[in-house]
Amino acid sequence: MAGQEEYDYREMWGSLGMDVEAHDGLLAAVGQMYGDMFLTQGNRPKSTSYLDFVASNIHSGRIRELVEGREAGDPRKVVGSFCLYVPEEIISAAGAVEVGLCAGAEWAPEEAEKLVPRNTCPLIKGFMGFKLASVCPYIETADLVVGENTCDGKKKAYEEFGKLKDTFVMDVPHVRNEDTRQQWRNEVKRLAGRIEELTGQKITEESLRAAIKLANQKRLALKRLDQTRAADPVPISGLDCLLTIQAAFMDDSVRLTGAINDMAQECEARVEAGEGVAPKGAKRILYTGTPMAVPNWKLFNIIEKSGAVVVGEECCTGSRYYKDLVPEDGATIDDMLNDIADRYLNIQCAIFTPNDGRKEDVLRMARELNADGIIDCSLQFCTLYDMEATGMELAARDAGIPYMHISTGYSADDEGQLKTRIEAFLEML
Ligand code: BJ8
Repeated sequence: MAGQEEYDYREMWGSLGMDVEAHDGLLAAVGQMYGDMFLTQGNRPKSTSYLDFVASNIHSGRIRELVEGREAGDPRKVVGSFCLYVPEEIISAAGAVEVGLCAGAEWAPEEAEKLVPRNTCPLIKGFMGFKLASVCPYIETADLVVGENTCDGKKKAYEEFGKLKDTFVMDVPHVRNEDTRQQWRNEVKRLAGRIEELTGQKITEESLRAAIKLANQKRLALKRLDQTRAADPVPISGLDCLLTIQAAFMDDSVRLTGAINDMAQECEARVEAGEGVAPKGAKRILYTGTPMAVPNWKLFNIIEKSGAVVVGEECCTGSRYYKDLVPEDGATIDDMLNDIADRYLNIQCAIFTPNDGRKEDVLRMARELNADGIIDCSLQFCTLYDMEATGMELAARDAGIPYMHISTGYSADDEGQLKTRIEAFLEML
């Protein structure tokens, strides 16, 4: 990433049309949280300095790279997305850069509530508020936003968001069968056409094959890191792993993959040496539920500051992002696009019915990562994940794994109450 020295980032943010003063307030609040939550952790792997670097550059150096690349004649367009169903391979094969836009903080809620109901999930309200208050450099840098018909809240919010920003909405099926597989394959091809139109570059066999490989390498690095977390003591915190995935939605893929492999290598050595981020025997939690966008670190911080450690995440900012690869042996562009579509259709989101694969994944991960308990969290007003909590609790109970469900938003108001509940849960493990 470009260095911070002597560069006028405030001018850059202003040139993107952002509200620079409001953005100063956002950066200060996030910086404070980062210091309180991440930098107070003891015995972090040294290679997590990459995460400190990402955190301090996320709105500055990384955006400067994207903006300066354009000024220097790099024709790459920026495509923003909000969901794991948007295939990054297609965006990069057509010569664009994909960035994640989900907002993990409440911002300008009064403005957002003019367009979406008050009882809308905080993730949706967050991205609407970020756009309306002009405080997200990723939204402002994006040439196109790709949305998706997943939950009702997002589906309807894109109708309003699309009036503020050029938005292409993908139709994601909600059941899996041969008809919907074909429909989804067509939808993925429709996206490919739209991105080609945006960049003016045709997807070729070569570019698509390279994009598949690049995304798979990132996933393999994340899987490698993930495997080290089965050890006791666990070599790296859940907070640092969560931020690693969050960074994957924003940073350059090659740099990120190298950094994750460095972290995995150090964690492997720590496992060999019996060195951990928490003492041996610390209670081990598997997280499942709704995604956690930057800077939503609240729950992981409470769990880990209570003496437990998060050893895995079954969610879109976790294993769903990296567990399945796209086959690399597709012979033609059409084969490769179908392989991509099929891989993404298997993401175990609660929009699908039935969605038993999610329960199976949670139980498998709990076994593989030696979890003592499962914490299932849905963002407030997320009916889908709230509904799935019933079946998840039964599945955990049948498997003999202690389980707890939490519903929370982005505000710090319920932190005390959450801490009490989580401590009581850890006590009984
Ligand atoms: S693939 S989980 S990223 S849709 S929390 S906005 S579901 S009301 S984020 Fe998601 Fe894609 Fe599924 Fe993953 Fe709606 Fe629920 Fe809010 Fe949600």
